[in-house]
Amino acid sequence: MSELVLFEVQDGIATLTINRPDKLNALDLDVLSALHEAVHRLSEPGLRCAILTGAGKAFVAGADISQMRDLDVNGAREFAKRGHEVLANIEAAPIPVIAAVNGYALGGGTEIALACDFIHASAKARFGQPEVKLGVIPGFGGTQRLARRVGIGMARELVYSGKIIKADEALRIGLANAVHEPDALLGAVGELAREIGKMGPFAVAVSKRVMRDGEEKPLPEANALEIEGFAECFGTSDQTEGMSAFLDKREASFTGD
Ligand code: CO8
Repeated sequence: MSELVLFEVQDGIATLTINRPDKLNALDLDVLSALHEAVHRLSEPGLRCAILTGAGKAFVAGADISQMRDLDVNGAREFAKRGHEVLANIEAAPIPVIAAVNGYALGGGTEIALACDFIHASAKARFGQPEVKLGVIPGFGGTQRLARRVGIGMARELVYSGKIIKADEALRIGLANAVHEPDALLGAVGELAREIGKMGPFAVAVSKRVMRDGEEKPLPEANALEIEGFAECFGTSDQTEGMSAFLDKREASFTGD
């Protein structure tokens, strides 16, 4: 396992730390491969929730500009496809993935955070899609996922201007769900992950799947996904246990089956 992305598990919560702090965790092909491997491990049994963060003062300061500068058209297409593949795997992970954005999340950094289920930020976090300053456009989903998160008008403004926004502005526009004091970020996100981890794991996984798959569909089709997901839960021991525990006035003991 590469040291470029650390993978630690405690009490069913996986923490993935992008670990190239001397380059502000810039994404080169090696980091992307390490992230791909780490994201693959989110399917391991027993995990309930994951946290994605960065080592040092940055979350991710973008794709590695020194590696990108000499790409030709085909090379750029392949690099963008590789990034999209990794980010799609984060979205498809069977457990929620929370982005704990501890510092700079620029370009590919904002894009990785957007592929997570939601974002909590340190007061020191900075977000942006500064690619136009480099003569290119976002290539890991920023032109698409950002608009879906904050609305098309705000996304256009951020992408066309390349401007960098602070954590409180990210909160205001709905990019981040919460802002924490820098030292409190991982503790607060860890606590939230553990709360999620106490819920019925099958139900959390189905919630993630139907919310993700429904996002792009017309409402009647999206609601049909919910109906099927709701019904599926009634074939699990988690449903029997969760409802019995409520009626017995005790804590539920879920197995995820
Ligand atoms: N790529 C490569 N190296 C980087 C990057 C990066 N994105 N960001 C920082 N670094 C390196 C610096 O070069 C420096 O290295 P060294 O010490 O060897 O000189 C080290 O990290 C520390 O950085 P700074 O000295 O610049 O630190 P500061 O605190 O002064 O500044 C900033 C921090 C403001 C974050 C600054 O580093 C910066 O502006 N970085 C670039 C941000 C950026 O433009 N990101 C977007 C990149 S484009 C992108 O992400 C597109 C994604 C889709 C790609 C699709 C593929 C086709």
